[in-house]
Amino acid sequence: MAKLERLLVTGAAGGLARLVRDNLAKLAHSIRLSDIADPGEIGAAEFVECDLADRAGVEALVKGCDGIIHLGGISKENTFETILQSNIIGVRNIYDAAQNHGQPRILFASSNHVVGFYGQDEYIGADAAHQPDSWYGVSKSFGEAAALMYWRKFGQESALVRIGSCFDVPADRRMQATWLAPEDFVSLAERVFYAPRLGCPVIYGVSDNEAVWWDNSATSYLGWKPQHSSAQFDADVVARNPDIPGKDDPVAKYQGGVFTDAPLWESGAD
Ligand code: 15L
Repeated sequence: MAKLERLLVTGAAGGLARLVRDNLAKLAHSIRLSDIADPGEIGAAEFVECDLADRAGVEALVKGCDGIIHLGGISKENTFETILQSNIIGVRNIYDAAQNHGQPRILFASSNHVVGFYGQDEYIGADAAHQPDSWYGVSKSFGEAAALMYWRKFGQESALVRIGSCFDVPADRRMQATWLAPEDFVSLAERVFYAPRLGCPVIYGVSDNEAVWWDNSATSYLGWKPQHSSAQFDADVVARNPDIPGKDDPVAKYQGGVFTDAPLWESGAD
């Protein structure tokens, strides 16, 4: 399939985007990056400073793009008020703008924290009922639901990618199961934008690791085959994390790990 004309990557200054944005360049003739923070060195890409909660700003941001990788927003737990702005209002703004500008396919960066309260001894698929572990997880759950509504009502295609842990290397024992190699994220994005048919599927963003919690068989039609495994880092992970957590420690009990045990953040003035 032909390259995209212009791919928008939101959240371009964030950790995940910094790992993948250079390699995403091959998907499109041009790349538009956006964030509220300075993205650093971006080579030939275009940068647009944009607050996702600014509806008019998002409208202008999306105009002229035929693919969107929506990484923007808060990427871990925070106060409800903070999450509301970028992860709830921001998602509405992205989807709303997409309807006005030709319905570019959207890769929505959802998260494993939508299903964080499943046990590490459970094996779940795309149809598992949501069990969010934080306001952050709830906001990703909202994003998935909004995307599904736009699909059913208007035919807007999206990939709802429940990303495990996308870092250069897995940092701890839990990430031996949740790790997503940045290269596998890029090959997934390639399939999302180049597959003849997408629809609005849930896809677990995880590499070909030895411990497996998530079943991607419902999206085999996309032809995505992750090429990396956390196993290559096992010795390092064990050396850096010599203590084996007890089975009732949330880090070892639930798929969402420490998110399941963290207190809700104190809200500011409502
Ligand atoms: C996420 O959704 C976060 O964005 C990332 O920072 C990690 O915490 C990751 O999940 C994880 O669960 O390891």
